[in-house]
Amino acid sequence: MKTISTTLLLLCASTVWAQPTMDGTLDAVYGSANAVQNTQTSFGDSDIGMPDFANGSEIDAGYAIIDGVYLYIMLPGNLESTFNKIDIFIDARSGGQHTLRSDNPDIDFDGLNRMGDDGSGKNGLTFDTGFEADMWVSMTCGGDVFATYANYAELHTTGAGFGEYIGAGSSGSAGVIFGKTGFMLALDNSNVSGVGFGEGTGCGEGVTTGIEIAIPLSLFDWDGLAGDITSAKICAFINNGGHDYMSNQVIGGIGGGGTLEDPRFVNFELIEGNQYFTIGEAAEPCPIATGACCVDISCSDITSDDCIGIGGEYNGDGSFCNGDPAPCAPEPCEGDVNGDGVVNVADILTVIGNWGCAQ
Ligand SMILES: [Ca+2]
Ligand SMILES: [Ca+2]
Ligand SMILES: [Ca+2]
Ligand SMILES: [Ca+2]
Repeated sequence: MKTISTTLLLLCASTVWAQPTMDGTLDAVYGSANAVQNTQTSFGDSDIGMPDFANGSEIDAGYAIIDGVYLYIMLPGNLESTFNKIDIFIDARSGGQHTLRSDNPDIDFDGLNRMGDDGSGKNGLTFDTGFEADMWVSMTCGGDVFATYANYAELHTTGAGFGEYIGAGSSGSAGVIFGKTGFMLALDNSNVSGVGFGEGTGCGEGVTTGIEIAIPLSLFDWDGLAGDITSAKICAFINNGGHDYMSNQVIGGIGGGGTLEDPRFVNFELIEGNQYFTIGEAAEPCPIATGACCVDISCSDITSDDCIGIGGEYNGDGSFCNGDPAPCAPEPCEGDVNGDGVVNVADILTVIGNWGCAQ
């Protein structure tokens, strides 16, 4: 009798342990990453190290699991506490939107529709081939007293689904947003590693804190036709406060490159690789680090070996051509008073013309 009750206890305990704790920290039950970031962040590299406020945004990896009732998503990284947005699109059932429409619910100051077609039928955020989003979830954070906020919407094939403000919270396990529909969203902004600032390739491996979300699978079944949901594809990216300026932080990564800008004109079909990840998928290994390589004043973002191969000067891993100051820019000419790039008689005449000037 004792053996049976012990077995039952163990069974119950293992069932409880199989679910992630909602706190913004990676749990063992997520297994290995489904995607790892391969691009440095153009939206700031947070170095504060606090669970709430952050001074940069990045998505370092993507994890997702389904436990039969919930879809759990863990996105290690940071969400800058200036009301930057993380936009998450999920393809988990038949139908949905391959190109985002403009007649979805007016949620978050119409931020969802700001990413969609402008009414011309010629644009709208477009996902990779085969990805037809069924739900949008977005989270943001900031304020003098730190707070998190979340919104979501159904993405029906023909638009006009249901959507609503989910609620507010704060950081860590004590700050989870609990929506009345069963949504749970947690944030831990402590990360100070992962990818650095820039536009070159990077590696998001090893980050264990960030955004953690639980979505009741029943919310995908608005018409009773969803069937059993056993897998899902997830596309997530960092956007600015108005959902109208997309960073280069997309998961799956874009393979190095700058800010993607107006999401309405972003087409992930035209960017190499999958800008989404799938439950159960093994992440691609991190790319070999690149840096700015100067051959005289021409610059390219390549690997150290490739730079040496073309006789260039390598500026170090993580440096990039669009950096400030630009790595390969010529030294300014001393004596170039009028700043036209040459030192000649025009500079002398400028000096003579201003002779005696004193302030
Ligand atoms: Ca957790
Ligand atoms: Ca779908
Ligand atoms: Ca970082
Ligand atoms: Ca793509």
